[in-house]
Amino acid sequence: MSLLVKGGTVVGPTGTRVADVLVEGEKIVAVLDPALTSTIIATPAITVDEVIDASGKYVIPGGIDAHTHMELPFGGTAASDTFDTGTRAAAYGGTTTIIDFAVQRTGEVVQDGLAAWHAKAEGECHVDYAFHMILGGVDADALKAMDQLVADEGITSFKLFMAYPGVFYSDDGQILRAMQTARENGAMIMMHAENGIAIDVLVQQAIAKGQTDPIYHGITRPAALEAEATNRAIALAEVAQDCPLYIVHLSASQALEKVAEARHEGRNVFAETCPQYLYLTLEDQLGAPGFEGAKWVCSTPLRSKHESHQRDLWKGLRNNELAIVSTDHCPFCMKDQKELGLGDFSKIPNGIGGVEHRVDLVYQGVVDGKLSLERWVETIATTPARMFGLYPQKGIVQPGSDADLVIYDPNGTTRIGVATHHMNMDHSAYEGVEIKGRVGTVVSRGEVIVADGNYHGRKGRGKFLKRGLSSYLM
Ligand code: DUC
Ligand code: ZN
Ligand code: ZN
Ligand code: ZN
Repeated sequence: MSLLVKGGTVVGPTGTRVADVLVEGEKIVAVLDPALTSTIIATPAITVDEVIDASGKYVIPGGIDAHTHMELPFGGTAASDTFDTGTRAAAYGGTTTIIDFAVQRTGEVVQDGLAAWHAKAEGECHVDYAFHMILGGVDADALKAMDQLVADEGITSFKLFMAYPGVFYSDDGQILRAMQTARENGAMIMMHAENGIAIDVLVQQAIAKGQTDPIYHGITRPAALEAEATNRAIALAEVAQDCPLYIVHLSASQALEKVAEARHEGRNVFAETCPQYLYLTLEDQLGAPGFEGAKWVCSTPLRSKHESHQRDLWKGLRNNELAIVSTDHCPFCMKDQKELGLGDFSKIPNGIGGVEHRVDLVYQGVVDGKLSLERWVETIATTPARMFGLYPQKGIVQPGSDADLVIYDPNGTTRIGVATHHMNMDHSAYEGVEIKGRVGTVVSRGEVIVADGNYHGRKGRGKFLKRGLSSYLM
């Protein structure tokens, strides 16, 4: 099966040009100057089965969402998207690879946690998938397991939590040991950087005062405690011989300052932000009637519009202080899930679903003049591939790479809402948001899986990707 994507504007991290993309089987075999295509495809060795006209549209590498939580157990329930529903929604939104977080629960053998995650995902995914590993208990066995996962399992990044005491939490000693191990075996440490011990005090004080509404979730997780944890993680990584460190879901200007400072010193420190922090604010939550604000309960929390967070995050994306936009897709329905926190915000499962909307929401930044086209592609596809050992198989439109392509229509419109999304959620955090652009055709490993809003993929076609080490390791 071969496919010719004709006349589109191919966007990559280093520039854009009008080109034809020739796909053979699962791979891109040529990116051609249109003037040459007719001669080349006229050679008897090449037959083209299908032609897609991409003129007037962008042709970009399939999106890579480096941070999702399908079926994550949290607060007595589990994230509402399965690998089936979540990867199908991802495909609709132009994301053709996800990196989900396998979980070692405290007290569990790391490899057992990984096996359980493989069992959830295998045969279910519509697009390709890989795993990071959450370490819920760093001890001697877990440190050995890190070596084994890097060497044999294609899992080269480990997430630790400075938040959630008693659940996923690691203390500074555990963090330092995991970082030392990562420094030796080449893995990346990913950090949920919030001071969970201090947050728990603020949460208990709020509840004791009867402050139980969803808005107090954000108020009890101040930016200062994100910045403090970010700073501490950076210091611990320095002590661990500059272990590579990736701060997840960065939301506060004060935390970004710490990352920027480390990067200016040439340190091996990276960070991502998420669409919710670029578009939503604490005031959206404040203005919501009754318990509605629970929709936007996530950690790190949404920040106030009266501070400069959103402006600073966009600037950070422009100047590479922020490397990547991931979603932290962690959906919960209002009914029976978010509602667990009625009368006590601390029992609202934390998370926002957005795996379907990231490519569009970051593109809106291009429309608004906040990002270049190239930086759009870099932050949603190329850098995630490089950061997490998937490059050049993924994240770039070039010969030899997987034929994961999105044909993006800058003249289309996307209106986000629960009535039209494909995620398994009974609400949308972005209800009514309009994007001046639209995902047209989505190709995954040479197969058209979405065309003009119609789905042609199937569950089980997505493959598990063993990842190599980060291209950014020094
Ligand atoms: N933050 C969330 O919002 N959800 C899941 C875990 C996390 O760290
Ligand atoms: Zn987290
Ligand atoms: Zn800077
Ligand atoms: Zn997360």
